[in-house]
Amino acid sequence: MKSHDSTHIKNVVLVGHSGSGKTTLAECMLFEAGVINRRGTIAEKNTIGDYSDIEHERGNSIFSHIMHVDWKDTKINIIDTPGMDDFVGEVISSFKVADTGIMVINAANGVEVGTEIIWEYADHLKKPMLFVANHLDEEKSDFDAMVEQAKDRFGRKVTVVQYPYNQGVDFNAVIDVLNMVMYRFGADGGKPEKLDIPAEEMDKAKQLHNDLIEAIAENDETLMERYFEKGTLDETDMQKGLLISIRDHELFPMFCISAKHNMGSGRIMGFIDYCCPSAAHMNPEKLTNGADLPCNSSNPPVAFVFKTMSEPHLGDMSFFKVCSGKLKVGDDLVNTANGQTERLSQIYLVQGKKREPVEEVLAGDIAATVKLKKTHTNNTLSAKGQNVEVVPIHYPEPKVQAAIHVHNKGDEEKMGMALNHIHEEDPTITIDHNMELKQTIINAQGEMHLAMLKWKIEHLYGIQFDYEKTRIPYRETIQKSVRSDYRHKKQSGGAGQFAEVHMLVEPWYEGMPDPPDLNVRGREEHPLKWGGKLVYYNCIVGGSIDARFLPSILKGVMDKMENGPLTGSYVRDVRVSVYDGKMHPVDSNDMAFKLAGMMAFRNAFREADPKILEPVYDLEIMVPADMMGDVMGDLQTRRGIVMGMDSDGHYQKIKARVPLSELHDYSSTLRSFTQGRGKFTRQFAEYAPVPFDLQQKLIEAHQEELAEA
Ligand SMILES: Nc1nc2c(ncn2[C@@H]2O[C@H](COP(=O)(O)OP(=O)(O)OP(=O)(O)O)[C@@H](O)[C@H]2O)c(=O)[nH]1
Ligand SMILES: [Mg+2]
Repeated sequence: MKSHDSTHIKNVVLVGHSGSGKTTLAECMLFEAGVINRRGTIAEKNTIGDYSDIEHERGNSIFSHIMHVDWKDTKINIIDTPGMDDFVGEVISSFKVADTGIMVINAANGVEVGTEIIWEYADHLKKPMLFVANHLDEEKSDFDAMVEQAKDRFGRKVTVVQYPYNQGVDFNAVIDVLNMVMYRFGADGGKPEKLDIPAEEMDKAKQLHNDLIEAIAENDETLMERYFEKGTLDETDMQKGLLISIRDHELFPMFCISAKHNMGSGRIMGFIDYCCPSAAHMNPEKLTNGADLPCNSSNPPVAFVFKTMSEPHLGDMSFFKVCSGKLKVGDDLVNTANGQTERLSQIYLVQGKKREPVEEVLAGDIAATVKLKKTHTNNTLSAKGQNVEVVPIHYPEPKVQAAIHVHNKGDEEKMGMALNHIHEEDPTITIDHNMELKQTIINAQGEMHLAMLKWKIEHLYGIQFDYEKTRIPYRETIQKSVRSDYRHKKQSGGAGQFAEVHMLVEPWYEGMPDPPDLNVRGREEHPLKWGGKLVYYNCIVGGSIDARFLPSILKGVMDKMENGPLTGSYVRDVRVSVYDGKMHPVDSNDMAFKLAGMMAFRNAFREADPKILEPVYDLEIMVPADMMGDVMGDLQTRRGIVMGMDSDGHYQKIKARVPLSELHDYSSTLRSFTQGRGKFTRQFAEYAPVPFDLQQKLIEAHQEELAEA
């Protein structure tokens, strides 16, 4: 395989709602380009993408898969991504290295939530985007309605280049308003016949042709002038205009296909070759130092690792894009993140699971290597001394959590290593060895994501485990001010112990004024590592306690703050003012004051209307309008508070606050009663008091635990 220079490399990523037909379309593209001589199908589990066992089991893409074709003089790298929201990390990292996104839409279903969510990423990145209407062979397909929805959601830049002549079960022809021809496919699809546009379609085709030319001309003044002069644009101008408007995310052409019947993929590749920017024509990659990194093979080498995957018998495969320069087998590059020198012992071009060794790759291309020592997804490799870093991928916040219970205690260490490895492979999975909750917690994007992780750990690492509910990191605080004193006195044999402490314990809030009736002599603010603060005042008058004992009293208070009086949870947001006490010239010491401080605090806390707080999350839920009732009803059962609603096209955006303890199965519940069309994001909001009955239950449960211990 020859190495392509960056003006002849085009990286495209197939994106879209699950089931829209991306993997099937990729298969058509490989077939049409002559890479394979038989098209695989999802049902037969023999596609070039979706090759892993877990994908065969589920019938969905779970990972992104990299493929490539030669189309005329251009190498088109195709990245097929999973549509399921749980695997959005794969979409985001693929977008990072792609030049053009191809949004596949099921014309029978119209614009779906997955389409919209992915659009948000695409639009944010301002990458060139094509739209592809698929499933046009389905009886229910409604191209015009889909185009209207797409324009409604994604703007008027969505521009029809093709429309179906006869959508539905007999679908076999599209009218192309750029080339002004009709393409008619044979029963097996493939290369279509070129026919004149039927007379009855001519007016519509001409109208859409003019709309297209106008949309092209709009993005370039000279073209606009020429268009006004001549009333049309010649082919060279059209190509130039298309290139500019597509590159600048100003025009999103819409194509028509049936991936199932292999109709239309050749035209898309032709268009990519003709009108989509090459790697060299894209805006340069940004570096963390603010500089631009032009995609130029003559510059020093820089590669960005966008994906890591364990492959049986091979170890970790690192997939990278050459952002600059040329990479050769045997090159030594440095990982900017950790200074590790990595040797490129092999370079592969990948075709799904197949690998083809090559000697070199040039800027713009996508390839893989193996056996990197300390390089993971999101790392940059560059020539020694360059020290540059490509701006890393920003992954979304996790949406679900689960704790891990390993069946065999002896597997725990192995599990730790497996989890680390999995996080390196998939940064949207994060691991929290939570000391407070005494659980290993996995944060992921959804239940499917957790299921995939379980499959991987069981099959690839041979460790059996179950998911458990995560414990909730409750907090305790108080709602009332209380004065308390405690005398600690012990006289058994030798030296005695004596300390007396008087304190005012109050609920603390930001901006709280000093206690008005105490003589404030010192103030310390202690931010707590579990959130909130402890504010500690020295208000001692007349030297009743030596200042040297104040830290011991604080220690006593802190001990209790770490092990709250109600449930043993951390205490937060309390102000303690020590204003009086007594000491003994011989028997007073640090230990005695620590104990007195602790007891005075504990007693005060119990009197001060103590409250258990729970973490509460802000949810943003997107659902089709007709499913609002179900979602709202469900939120009520979860103690959710609706904070606002917004309609967004056919979707409703609901903002709600829901306690974490009510969220453990939210992702799957929402998915099941919206048939996968509802989506949500979540973010920690605050700690809020739990209802009275729950507080009682939690206290009782803690008492039982203490009794059992
Ligand atoms: N009728 C019809 N079915 C199609 C078409 N394209 C794909 N399918 C079928 O739709 C199902 C989903 O297709 P996939 O190619 O797996 O869809 P995908 O977009 O890759 O789905 P995810 O990987 O889950 O995101 C499969 O059963 C395909 O055979 C089409 O044009 N017409
Ligand atoms: Mg797929």
